[in-house]
Amino acid sequence: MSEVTANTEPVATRERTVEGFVREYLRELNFGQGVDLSRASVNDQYLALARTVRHYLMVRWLETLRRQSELQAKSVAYLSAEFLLGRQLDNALLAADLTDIVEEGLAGLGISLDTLRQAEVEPGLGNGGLGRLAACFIDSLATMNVPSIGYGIRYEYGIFRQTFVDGWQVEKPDSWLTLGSPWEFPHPEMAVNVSFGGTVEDYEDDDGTTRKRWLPGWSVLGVPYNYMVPGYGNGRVNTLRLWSARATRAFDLEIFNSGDYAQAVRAQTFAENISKVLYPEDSTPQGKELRLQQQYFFVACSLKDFVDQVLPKDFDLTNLPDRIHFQLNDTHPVIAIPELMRILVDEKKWSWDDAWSVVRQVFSYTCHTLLPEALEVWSVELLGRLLPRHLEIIYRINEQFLVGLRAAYPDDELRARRMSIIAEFPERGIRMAHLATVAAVKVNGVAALHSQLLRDKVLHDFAEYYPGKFTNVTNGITPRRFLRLSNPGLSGLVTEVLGSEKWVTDLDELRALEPLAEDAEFRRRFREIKAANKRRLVHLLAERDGIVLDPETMFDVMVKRLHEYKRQTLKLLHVVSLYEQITSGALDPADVTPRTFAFGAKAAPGYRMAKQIIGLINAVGRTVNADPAVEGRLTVAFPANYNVTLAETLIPAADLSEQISLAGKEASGTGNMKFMLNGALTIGTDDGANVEIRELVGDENFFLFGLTEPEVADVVERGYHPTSYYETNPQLRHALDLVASGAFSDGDRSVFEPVVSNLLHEDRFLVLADFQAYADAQARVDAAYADPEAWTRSAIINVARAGFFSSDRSMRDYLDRVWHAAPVDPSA
Ligand code: Z15
Repeated sequence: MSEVTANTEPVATRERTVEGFVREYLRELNFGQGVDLSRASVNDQYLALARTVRHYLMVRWLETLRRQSELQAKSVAYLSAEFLLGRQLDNALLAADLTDIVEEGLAGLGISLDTLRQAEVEPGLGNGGLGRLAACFIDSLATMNVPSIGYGIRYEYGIFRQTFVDGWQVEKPDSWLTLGSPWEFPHPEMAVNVSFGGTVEDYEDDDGTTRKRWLPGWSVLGVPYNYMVPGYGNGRVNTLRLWSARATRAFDLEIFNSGDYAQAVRAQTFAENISKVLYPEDSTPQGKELRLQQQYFFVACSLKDFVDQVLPKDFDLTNLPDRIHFQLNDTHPVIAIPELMRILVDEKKWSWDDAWSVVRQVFSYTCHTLLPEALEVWSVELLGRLLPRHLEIIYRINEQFLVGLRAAYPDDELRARRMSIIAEFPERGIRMAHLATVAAVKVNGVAALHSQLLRDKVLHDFAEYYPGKFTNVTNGITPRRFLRLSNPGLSGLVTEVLGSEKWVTDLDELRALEPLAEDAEFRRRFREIKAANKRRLVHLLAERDGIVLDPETMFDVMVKRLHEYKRQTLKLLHVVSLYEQITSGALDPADVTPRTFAFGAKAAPGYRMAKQIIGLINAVGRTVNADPAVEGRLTVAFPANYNVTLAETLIPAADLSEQISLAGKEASGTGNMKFMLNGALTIGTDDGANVEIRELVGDENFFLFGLTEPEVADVVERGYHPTSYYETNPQLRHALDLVASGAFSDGDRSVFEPVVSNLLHEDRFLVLADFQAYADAQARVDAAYADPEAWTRSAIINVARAGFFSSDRSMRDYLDRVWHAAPVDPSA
């Protein structure tokens, strides 16, 4: 018998040559996928490639985990109900520096890398800005060598696939897992138990103290699925751990024993429903029971995982603040606060005060909104039914909080009522933002103006009571995905003129481009890249949607969730107005800058006005695009199913970025940053991060318009009357009248009546008040665009000054201002 020596070291790094890759790839195709090359489908080829690439990252991942448990450095856990990752393949190739080898190796086999790239279905485990921000942040944390872990939910169905039927949105399920999911590592053996419902009872402890005990009614299992989060060019691979719900064995058995097979299967379905589908509401919580189940499910799994698995066995939890900071991405994971109290008080038998003193050192809360309707309030009835022990804990936290509050502000009962974690009206409810603010080390907004408004308005009382707790961290975007990968043309030019790729991890390097704005040859090349990106988009939309566009026109782009406060209707009214002016003879088409007005937007399925607006955009597009009177001048393009993948082609092709929310409503925006980085100029209000963009590029490189936030507050205070704008502005009136006339709905005046009458009689977001200012700003856009040299100069300045918006910078700010953690030395 031959002797085998155990080697516990991970297998050596794969051979980083074209031949080495081809060998690995064919092995994966034959033995992993079980097909030979001649019979492999594109999906087979893609899956085998994904698995081959992840092999190359594996040693780094294992090494990162080993060093992490060795170092025991302070880590960050980013808790988020959404991670909108986008496609993984290209990012993994970039991180592992394998793109060229793979491209060449595949070409030798007669396979196009690009075809395989397109075979990947993106994991759409988020709605919009909030989920994409989480994805950018974990990319930056990995790239910056910060020990960190992302925790979230592995939804079986991500954000719905949007289709249009007669111009109306119809949602289709996003079955992103059906063709295989090569990027995840399930660990069913590491499943954790999560309980719900039941009752709470008092009992006598061994030492005679009375304690509380939760007797849950039912439970489910959370199965962790690990995803690699590779840093760019630093050999680090962090982990994103997403939880999937399974029925517990005990649960099954009990019912099986009772003989009701059908009921047992139904119970399983019930348990597994928890991670079945992403709620498709962005900024408009619906207060659904299943949603609260999702929130507690992933938070309970994550805390248990961290305490029992990530921390060493003998860890003294009084030292928790030295080892971890939990960042709460909006209020969705805020139930983690009472959950950690429950673990420490009920399970570890700590005193309340000891537990509270640790809990208040390990959480921070990021608020992402200013809309009152977006702040989550869970009904006490529901929360008490689902999580009775947590409700008690929240009540006790509140009691203690109110004692301190009343001591600080005696005789100010109104203030106590405003600030209480428990709301009394319209029903008794738990204000999750208040709970988060009371427990958090820091509370941050996501752009300078937003943080200011949080302090001055939304959470004003708290900012007074807890001076020093409030801070700002302006959002950012990852330059890896949103420039290096999505815009190879501009990336190549930047690398060439800067002499290295250092900018990919130090985006402030782009500043060195600025003098080149004065260089005619550089401008010519910059323009040629934009033109090529426009042709690339035109080609994609022709194939993807059968949309025919002229790449010689100005590309004016508004892509984001459909929400009234974002004001897609403002841009649409501008299109309608131009159309009306041309067709009525008021405007000579020869004087109109040829433009493509592009929209991309999903509406929450239950948001009726948003769906109406989608119908109207498509209806206007159908009419305008078919009318020879405006041919070559006005084109509307509304590709369905805007997502990360489409953004990656759309944004680099844009000339004009539309960021036109009502001032004081958009917390930050992150699309605005992506457009800037890719050389689009912005037409925008003084809102969110637009404020910081404009400060950086200057008024001469930004098309500002509209009421400011204080002016909005003033108008609203005095009583806003949209009809007065309709009556006094003929162009606005003609545009609205045209919609109302049925011109875009085959003469049927009833179809878009709700949109028109809402604008005329309610107009919560002051579209009519800002219409003329917007139209004037668009006239300035036209004038500027007529001078390509000046336009290009501005575009280059936008790119050169976009460094601030790297999510690497955001992470540095969180490390310094919130987490008090630091990157680890990669060589240590
Ligand atoms: C969401 O995508 C955002 C805020 C929310 O409250 C919810 Cl529930 C979802 C967005 C903001 O609207 C946007 O302004 C911001 O840039 C983004 O979060 C990331 O902070």
